[in-house]
Amino acid sequence: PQAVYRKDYKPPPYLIERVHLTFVLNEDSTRVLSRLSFKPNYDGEAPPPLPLDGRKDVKLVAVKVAGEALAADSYELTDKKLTLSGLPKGAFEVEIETEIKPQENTSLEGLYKSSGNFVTQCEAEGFRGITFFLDRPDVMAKYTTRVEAAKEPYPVLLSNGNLLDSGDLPDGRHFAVWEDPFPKPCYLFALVAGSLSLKEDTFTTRSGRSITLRIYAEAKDIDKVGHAMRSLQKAMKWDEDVFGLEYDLDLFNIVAVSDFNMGAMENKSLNIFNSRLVIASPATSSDLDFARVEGVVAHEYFHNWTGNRVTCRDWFQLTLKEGLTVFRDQEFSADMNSRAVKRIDDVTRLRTAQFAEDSGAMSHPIRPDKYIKMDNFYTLTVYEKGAEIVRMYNTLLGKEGFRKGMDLYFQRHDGQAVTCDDFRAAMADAKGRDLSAFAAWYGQAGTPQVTVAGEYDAAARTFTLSASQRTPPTPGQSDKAPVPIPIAVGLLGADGQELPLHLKGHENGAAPTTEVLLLEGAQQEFVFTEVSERPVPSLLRGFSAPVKLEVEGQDEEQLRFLLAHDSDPFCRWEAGQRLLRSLLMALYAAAADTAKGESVEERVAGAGGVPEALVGALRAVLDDPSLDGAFVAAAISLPSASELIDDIPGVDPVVLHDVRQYVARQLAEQLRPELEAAVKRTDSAPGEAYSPDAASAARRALKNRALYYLGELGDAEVGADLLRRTREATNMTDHIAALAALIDHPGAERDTALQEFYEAWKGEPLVLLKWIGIQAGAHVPGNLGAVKGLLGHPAFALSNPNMCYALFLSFLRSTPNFHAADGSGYAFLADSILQVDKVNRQVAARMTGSSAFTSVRKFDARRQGLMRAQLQRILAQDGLSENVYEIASSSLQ
Ligand code: DPP
Ligand code: ZN
Repeated sequence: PQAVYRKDYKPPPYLIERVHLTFVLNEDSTRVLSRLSFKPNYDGEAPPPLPLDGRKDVKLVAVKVAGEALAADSYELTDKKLTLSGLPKGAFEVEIETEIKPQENTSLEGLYKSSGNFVTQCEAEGFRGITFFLDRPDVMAKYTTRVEAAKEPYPVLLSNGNLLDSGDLPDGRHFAVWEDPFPKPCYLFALVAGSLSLKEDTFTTRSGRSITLRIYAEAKDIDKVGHAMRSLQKAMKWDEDVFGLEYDLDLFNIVAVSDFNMGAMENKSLNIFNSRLVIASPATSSDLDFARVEGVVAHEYFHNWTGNRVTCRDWFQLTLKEGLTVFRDQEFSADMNSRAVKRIDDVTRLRTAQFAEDSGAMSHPIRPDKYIKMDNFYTLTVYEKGAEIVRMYNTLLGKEGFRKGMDLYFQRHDGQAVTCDDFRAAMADAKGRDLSAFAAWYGQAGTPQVTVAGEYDAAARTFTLSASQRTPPTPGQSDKAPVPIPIAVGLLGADGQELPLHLKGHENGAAPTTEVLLLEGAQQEFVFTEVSERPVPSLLRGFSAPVKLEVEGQDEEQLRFLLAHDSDPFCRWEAGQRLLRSLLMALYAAAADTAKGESVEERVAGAGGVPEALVGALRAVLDDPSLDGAFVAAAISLPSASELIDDIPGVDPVVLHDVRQYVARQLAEQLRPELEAAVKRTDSAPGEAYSPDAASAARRALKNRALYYLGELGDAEVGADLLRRTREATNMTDHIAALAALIDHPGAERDTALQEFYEAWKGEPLVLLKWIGIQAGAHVPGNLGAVKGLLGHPAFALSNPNMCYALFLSFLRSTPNFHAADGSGYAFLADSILQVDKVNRQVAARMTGSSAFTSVRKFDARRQGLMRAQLQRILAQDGLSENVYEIASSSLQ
């Protein structure tokens, strides 16, 4: 397979001004007629050849240039390209007729069928699976699309833009013509033809235009789209209020489909969504589902400006639209819910999954330098780390400065396909600030490690922070340069109050309680003056940069102090996490030392177990009714294993898992009265109606976290209570949480709860995803047999991406089974990847890329050998997709 390199970017030799598409949809095949108006974009006199992208399953029926059928020597057709030559000078038209078979398309790229409906997914390169085209984002054209289909099975015919015309055709067929007035790249093209129900509402923009909002879903789900509709309205309002951005057409459609590779797709005015991110009801969806629907509906809507009006010049720039749009959706969700909890959740996700990616075999900068399949680079790095880079601009420029930068970005680039450098330039120019050093964040992979030490000089009343940074080498990048790192800092006095800050060189009369230090070099010092007492520093407030921070000389007493007093909720939570992390690291060291006792339990207990001071600090948090319940739930949660693994060379993941479980059990035992009190305090009143609002969700978060800990006790009384809770739950949040608390504890309650859950929800595929995921992720030893059994269960379908994600990705989290010492878990994953790859290469690649296979080197020698053997087996497979090949081959290097 051939890699594409960022440095090789060249503008296209021709541009396309107008696209006229006609889709004749039939059961046996679909005809696509495409009429394209080209204009020259080359230098010089002689028209160069025109290479159009295609795919071998797109059958070329006819091609004409300027109305003439092409002679055989004027075009060349290969598996991936249709190249036209001998073209006229100046502008010309090309007509192409192709035939495709959407009903056989299981890859879900291009045009395919889901639950009997025709739908498209073109990002990144699906459009070339429909017709031959300049399938690249810097070719922006105006589209008119005519769709023809049988009326009875496909009453709804949709495409981008405004409906121009529609009507009946002979033989029970009908048509619709859509026109999109905004130029767009083909990855934003969309078409839907099917039998769908509709819910309609409106939104009045700030300039007084009334926008029609429509959400389409299967009839059985249409009563569950209200939350998505309200989320859309809130997002439209928020983008006007915060960024002055108004919607630009009179109609906005969302279509929910059940077979979809990604979460959702921002096609111009016709967003297509994975149904799990549209459909929500209290009985079938958890608080997390409600929050995700709100966040993703907003995300796709926000793309209308950041992505669609201003798009990417090439796919290497993906973070231009994704990092920015994730930042926007994070801020939206923070404004709609608890800002502190949202930040903690986002940081947890970044540290659990993106940091692991950044230190693994697929490590890449937010703007990658090369790819084989672009689909493999829709990653946490491009999205979540990319959002952190945007957040740093916001931190440095302030809210108002960031808004100015956004205004300038749209003023300069509306209607264009641009690069990350253009965005950074707009941010810099808006405030006259030099942000050129930030270029390093776009080119360099890996998580920087920052070390900070503080020194108090009582006589001079100064407090000096010395900060240094280094980024460890990543594959293909051994030497790393310093990157600019904003470090938000506060100083706490002995009474827990914030000290006013006077940063040397920054004196301007104000004495804020948080200062943003900018660490630009490898090493730098910052001096605070007029510091009246020895302070406790609160560092990296709000997680002001995506780095790993080590604070020299920060002892447990200081961390407990910060956990009790810090006014910055992120740092407060972080103090607790640091205490837990160092405990887990110490206990792991003991547990891994087989000379120290027979069992993990014995070795860990010999090392002192969980210290009383830590239990006391967590008890104080748990007992504080003034704290947000979701914050408390996060504060008593253990850091994930994947956050710890990077710091344990040659880790035995099962021992680490056992240590975490041991600590969870110890905490549950020692905090039992407080956990039970928290459940009592937060339990819903009988008959209380469910509401997804942040305050109600926060209560449930605390209750269910407490129940999870209590479940760890494996106590009969608790088991009976959890089973009762699965039966009496009035909403999915509580139902699934009680089941999750039982799932790792074999016994009658567990089996009954699982059985009853299935009976209750067997008609709801979206709910069964939870049922499948919870079983596949269970830690019970020997669970692999049960997981294999699920593959044959009538609820499971290999062709449905959601089902694959629920089963296989959950299994990856079942450490004792996935990392089983005999290699059976790895073999199962490899078998499954190969099986899925034949059906859907993107899903197979996601399974490979999300697994420990991409970080082979981090594990003990025996497991490394077992994983490598499976990777070799995958690579030896005939007909392996380029998607899986790229990830598996990188992982082996
Ligand atoms: N639809 C995906 C997203 O919105 C890819 N653009 O992130
Ligand atoms: Zn996006």
